[in-house]
Amino acid sequence: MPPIYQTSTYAQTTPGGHQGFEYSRTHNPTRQALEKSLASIEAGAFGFAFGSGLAAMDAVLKLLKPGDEIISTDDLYGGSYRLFTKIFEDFGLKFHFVPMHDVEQIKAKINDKTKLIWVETPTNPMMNIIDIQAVVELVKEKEVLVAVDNTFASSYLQQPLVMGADIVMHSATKYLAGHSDVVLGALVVNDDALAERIGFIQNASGAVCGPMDSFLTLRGIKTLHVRMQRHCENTATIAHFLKDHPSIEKVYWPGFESHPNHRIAKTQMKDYGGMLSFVTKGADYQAAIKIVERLKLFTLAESLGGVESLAGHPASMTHASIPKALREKSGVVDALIRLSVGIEDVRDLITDLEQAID
Ligand code: P1T
Repeated sequence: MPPIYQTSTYAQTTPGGHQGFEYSRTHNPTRQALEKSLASIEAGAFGFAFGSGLAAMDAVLKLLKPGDEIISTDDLYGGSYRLFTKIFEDFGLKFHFVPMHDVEQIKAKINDKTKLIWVETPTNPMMNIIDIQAVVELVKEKEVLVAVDNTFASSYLQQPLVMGADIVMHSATKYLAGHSDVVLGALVVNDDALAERIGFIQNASGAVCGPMDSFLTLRGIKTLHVRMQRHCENTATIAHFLKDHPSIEKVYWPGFESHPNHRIAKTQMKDYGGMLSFVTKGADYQAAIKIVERLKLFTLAESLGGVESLAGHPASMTHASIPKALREKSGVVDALIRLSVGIEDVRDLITDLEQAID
């Protein structure tokens, strides 16, 4: 097993006389092993590990300069929206938020200042699917980077670099680490010059992860494919159960043929993932709160992608930093519940939902 090099520094025989490691912000053997693994599972050339998913995003945004414009999906993790609007807008970056399942709306915002397109697919928490190849095609002749937040799908279900994206990003806190015991972020790229700039930012800004968390994420990645298969199977069963339930109004899951982006999900992803969201009958807020309070096997908690099932209330938890009007426009109403379906026996999960939903 890769050792956990729990060290901040490395002995030198003479100034500069070292074995490739000087200081752990710059390089650490355990982190380096993880970075190689990240690059490998994303079919990329260079991997970079950070202290969190948001730290990885922060490094991508530091590739840009004041005046540059970014087009982002309008339905995304609340913390990503907060980083864009509450931190980087103050440094002169301009963000356009558009519903990206409609490529025409992206096209309408592209101009000479556009430098980055930020794609999150499937989106958190509305499970919209964005056509990565169509986005790549839109900016093929331009100097615009396409970055894909691959957190919800994981590298097992979709590999954005293979589809032509420039940067893939993960909150490895989720499926990659997989056990709800690590906070960690990742970037993977193919281009040498881009890798050099990201490596420079990683070291110069310093938002790196520690060796123990690198080790845990490496261990998680070994079982990613097995876990994802079960996450997907369980989620499909639960999606159909909820769809047929008289107390549930709507279920958001890309595996349904009726899902507006089902066709793209089917070609772009190996399966439909371990996440779904649903709304109670009549969008009843009190009924939704009752359900999340009653669940026993599903734990009410932020985060996702671990082996144990979680339930979330996006409006008050993960997406509370998005203004209510904007949030509701993309479907994140107060009666929306998000499930991160774990790998438990699906019969136990259904029994839990049955007792929680009136
Ligand atoms: O939490 P962190 O590792 O910094 O990752 C941020 C992040 C980025 N992108 C997506 C799609 C995410 O879902 C997240 C984190 N999301 C949650 C904590 C959540 O419960 O949705």
